[in-house]
Amino acid sequence: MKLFEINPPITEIDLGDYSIRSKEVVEQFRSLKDIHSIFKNQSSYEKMDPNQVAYTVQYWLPVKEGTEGGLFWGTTNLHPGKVGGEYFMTKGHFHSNASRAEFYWGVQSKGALILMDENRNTWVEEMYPGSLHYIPGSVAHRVANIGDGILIFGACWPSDSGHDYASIAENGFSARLMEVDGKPVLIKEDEQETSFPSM
Ligand code: M6P
Ligand code: ZN
Repeated sequence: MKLFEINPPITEIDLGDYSIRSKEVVEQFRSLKDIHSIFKNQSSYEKMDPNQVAYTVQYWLPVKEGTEGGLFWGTTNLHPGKVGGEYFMTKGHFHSNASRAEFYWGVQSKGALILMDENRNTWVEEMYPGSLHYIPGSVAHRVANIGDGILIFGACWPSDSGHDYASIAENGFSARLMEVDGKPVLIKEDEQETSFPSM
């Protein structure tokens, strides 16, 4: 007697590299030229290949963007590299719906999660395979690759969060993660130099 059917899941992730297999998956590709203005040292960028891959994101969007109560899932592959001593990093954003929180977790290689609250206090959490990070609402978040290989991290956030890139494009974070003597160091921006070229 057949009581119920067991259906296959509509989505799978590879537990090795967290790549997503789903009908609803969307891929985003960011080359250095797409994000160059987030880096301090533009003359170093000018000497680099603008088409070099900085990071790719796979988004699983099971509901429409903006849906209240839904969730999104993402896997980011952030390449290693530096622009004038500043580690390759994601653009970084606040959520447009400011109260919305997010989970990040480390999957592969070493990273740094750079967080900044609305008062521009900035702090960093170390990321590594298995690290888990709760990003509260109203806290901007960006990830830097401080390792030698491709940094992979997962993310899960509410489908009505939205991405507010504008305030980061305008004012940046209040501190930058730079390599100093072979180690990552968080360096505060000079208050006179907080203006960013717009993206
Ligand atoms: C994570 C999530 C996504 C985000 C991506 C890249 O996967 O937070 O929402 O888009 O990282 O970060 P960003 O959009 O700041 O470039
Ligand atoms: Zn987010």
